Amino acid sequence: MGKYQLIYFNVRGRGEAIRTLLKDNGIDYEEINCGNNWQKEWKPQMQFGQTPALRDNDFLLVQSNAILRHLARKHGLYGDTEEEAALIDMINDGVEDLRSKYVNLIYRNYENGKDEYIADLPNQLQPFEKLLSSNGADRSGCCVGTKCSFADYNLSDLLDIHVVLAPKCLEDFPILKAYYQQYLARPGVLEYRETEAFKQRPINGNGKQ
Ligand code: 0HH
Repeated sequence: MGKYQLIYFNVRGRGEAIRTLLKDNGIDYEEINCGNNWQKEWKPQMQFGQTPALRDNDFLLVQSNAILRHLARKHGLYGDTEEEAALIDMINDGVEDLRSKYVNLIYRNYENGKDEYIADLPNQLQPFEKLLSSNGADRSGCCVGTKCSFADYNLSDLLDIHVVLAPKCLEDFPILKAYYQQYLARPGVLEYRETEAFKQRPINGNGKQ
């Protein structure tokens, strides 16, 4: 098997959960920055005209959640039973719902919408707190079962960007806060976050965060 290639802009954005999954699981990959010649070279190659994209030998896959799921199937990050896989999907879809709201705020409504977004954030985080409280996720760092899955990288990245947007947003959510701290303490995550590539990569493409 050849090395994976992750084709994306030099932002965390929708690439960061994928990057962290790859790094934390010791999966070798090459990063390709499509920002230099996006319109002419890269965009026409992409099935929906967008990235991130993952090249897996001859297979080019786009859509960030499809990429996470593909990697999860191949590398044992999709639970141990069908029920666990379904719950992982459910949580990941919840992550996608909030991420879409976040993207809308950042790229379309930051100045006018930030205060209202932050005021409503507890309502958005509460379902995750409740879901995670049932299986010791605050101790294991895994949102379903006792083995981590792709949804953990996506949810943890979602928490990570919200802590930047609203630094106190986890204060009233002890399970989520402990879960997020477990993620930050994972050796592979810690090591990755110490790299200059991580530290210098902006969260979003327009400088807002
Ligand atoms: N549903 C898709 C997914 O989940 C959505 C992908 C998407 O929105 O994968 N892709 C955007 C890039 S994410 C895209 O391809 C936003 C990052 C913008 C970075 C801009 C450049 C920053 C340079 C430092 N957009 C390009 C396009 O639509 O033409």
